[in-house]
Amino acid sequence: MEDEISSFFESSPPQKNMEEILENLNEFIKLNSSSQGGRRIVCVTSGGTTVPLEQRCVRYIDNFSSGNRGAASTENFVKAGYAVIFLYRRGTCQPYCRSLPDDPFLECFEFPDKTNIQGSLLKLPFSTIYEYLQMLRLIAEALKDVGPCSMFYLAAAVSDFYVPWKSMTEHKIESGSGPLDIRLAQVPKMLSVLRSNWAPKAFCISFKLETDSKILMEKATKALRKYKVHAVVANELSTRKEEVVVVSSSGNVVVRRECDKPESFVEDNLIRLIVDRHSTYIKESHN
Ligand code: 9Z3
Repeated sequence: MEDEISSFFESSPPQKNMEEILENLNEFIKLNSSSQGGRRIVCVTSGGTTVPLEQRCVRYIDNFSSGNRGAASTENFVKAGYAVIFLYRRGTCQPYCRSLPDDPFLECFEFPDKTNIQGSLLKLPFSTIYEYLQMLRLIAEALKDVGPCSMFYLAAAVSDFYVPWKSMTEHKIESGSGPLDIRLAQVPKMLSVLRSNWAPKAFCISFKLETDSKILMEKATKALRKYKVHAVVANELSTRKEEVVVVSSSGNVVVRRECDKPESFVEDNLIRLIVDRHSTYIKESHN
């Protein structure tokens, strides 16, 4: 497993603007972990990763996610006093403007540089599975010293399969010669290394998405055991905005949107519960 993971990173195309990202990240963490006696910091991942089929990419495979869950959760974490590192897929929903269309014109109202520090919110974009995993590792390692006060809330829809960079054709795949066969390799499971090596003391929440409700709970329970995360949020695609189930060693809790309130979102109650659980975790870590 360790070998598979190191070879994934070694063969990944190098992350652009790495130094600038790292500088912003460290500055953000320093600022927030020293303010008000040490703020809690959460990394919220959001949106789907792409899998390029060509190095000079024209075609790619995508994982569905509008980014709404991540954006709404970010707003709630900020409200609860957290500093948020928002690792999001370019072009997906943004905190505080979830109902606005995805219009490049709106970008004019953001800082012109790629990263974006606004006190308690740092936005870092990704598109490919390569960018996502490199950024996640960078963030996890940067958060290591924040220990139990840090959290990973992994709502991004991450590809399970990919084309390894070295076996990927450089130029656009030619058409006109019949059907296309592609062999996809399995993306190594980074959740285990995140838990065991990258940020072992951080509170960690992962998500399980299924379209078949019959297998959802079983899969979520299996993921909880396998990756040793603190909770798995189980959701079904068609009902994900109405309810989720938080699966943890203390049992399963159904969290719903308050149907009688039109402005209510499932994330309001979900983040309340997660923040409570995180508080208990921090208290227990100090004992
Ligand atoms: C989720 O399950 C998210 O809740 C959604 C949110 C992507 C469904 P939207 O962005 O939807 O509001 O439109 N995220 C995790 C999906 C995922 O790929 N999970 C993997 C799995 O289920 C584990 S990392 O195996």
